[in-house]
Amino acid sequence: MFGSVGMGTLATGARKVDVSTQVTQAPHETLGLTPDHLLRMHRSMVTARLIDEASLRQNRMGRAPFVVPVSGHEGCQIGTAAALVPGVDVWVPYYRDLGVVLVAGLTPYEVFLGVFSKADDPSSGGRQMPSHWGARRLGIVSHSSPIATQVPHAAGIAYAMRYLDEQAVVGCWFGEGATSEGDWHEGLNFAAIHKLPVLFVCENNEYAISVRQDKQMAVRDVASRADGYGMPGAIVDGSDVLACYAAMRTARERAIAGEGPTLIECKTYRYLPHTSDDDDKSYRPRSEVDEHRHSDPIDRSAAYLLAHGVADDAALEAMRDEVTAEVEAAITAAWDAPDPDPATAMRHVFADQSISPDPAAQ
Ligand SMILES: Cc1ncc(C[n+]2csc(CCOP(=O)(O)OP(=O)(O)O)c2C)c(N)n1
Ligand SMILES: [Mg+2]
Repeated sequence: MFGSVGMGTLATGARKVDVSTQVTQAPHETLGLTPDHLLRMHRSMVTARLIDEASLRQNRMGRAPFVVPVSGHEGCQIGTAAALVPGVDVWVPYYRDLGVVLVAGLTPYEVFLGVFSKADDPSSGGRQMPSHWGARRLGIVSHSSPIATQVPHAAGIAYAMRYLDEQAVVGCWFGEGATSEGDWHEGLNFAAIHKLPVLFVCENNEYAISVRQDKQMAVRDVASRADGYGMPGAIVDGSDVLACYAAMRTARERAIAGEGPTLIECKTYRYLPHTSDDDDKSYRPRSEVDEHRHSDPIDRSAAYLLAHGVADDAALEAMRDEVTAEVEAAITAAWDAPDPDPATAMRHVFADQSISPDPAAQ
């Protein structure tokens, strides 16, 4: 990871004997990332975290019917998503991917339109379950609730890209539980056979709702399955946003060069329940959750920014304040936005028709 420049060239003051003076580049420099890139990635992580916490409060206030937490996953979501090209690549996320869709271009206001099931919710105008992301203008493809069904979709979209000779890739995200599904197998197998430009990202948080990974599969690493399909598999620390970026960037370069798909497994953890509807205290000890919080992706990113002089404490605090204000404004505006017209309830759900709010008129 660390490049070295000028091996053997002595810097002023260096001892002459047994010294190779290295100018060591910081990891982000070797990846071609500027301080501005780093700050944008950090801001996206903070935004995801604050939206998450605020959404759960809205749920407890009785305003949001169903919320899917992201806290803990921000490093792997923002790191992998940041290696895609908005407006060019296609995004096939799953329900936990708030961080991915923020990088793709969804705004906090649009996220809350979905949380409150409002008429202008870009995902579905309030028809889908919340967190079932979709945005035509951004190339975010809507998915269904049955897990892993988006994986063959991703392979199919990549097949079309190859057919149309597009210089683009598909990013496809899922949890480790999804990798036990038949759809997952079919999607990876097809993508590998045809060397399709699709990047498979597994956010392995050790649980599929209450089911621990060891009750779900007999292998330790999902990435080890890549070999069985004939594609490279990579294991990355999901709390290290730059490591996730690096793995995804390499995978994108391979895909664009026609070398086919990659499976990236990000080892991560979710701090909160699976959704607002379950109680995670019934299946995992608090000590386990607390232990994982020591490796928080946002704290680690902040430490990196401070260590490399990209930001100081005051700048990070100001960023957090700005994002807090942005999220609060988004909540207010989205809550005040119009609800869907009941007369349109069937639209995009069944064959095109409208119902009248007056049952007698039917
Ligand atoms: C085919 C199918 N089976 C079961 C479910 C119920 N279900 C919803 S989410 C989920 C857990 C998925 O776990 P994982 O893929 O690890 O993702 P995570 O939620 O941990 O991010 C399950 C079993 C479903 N939606 N679809
Ligand atoms: Mg999981």
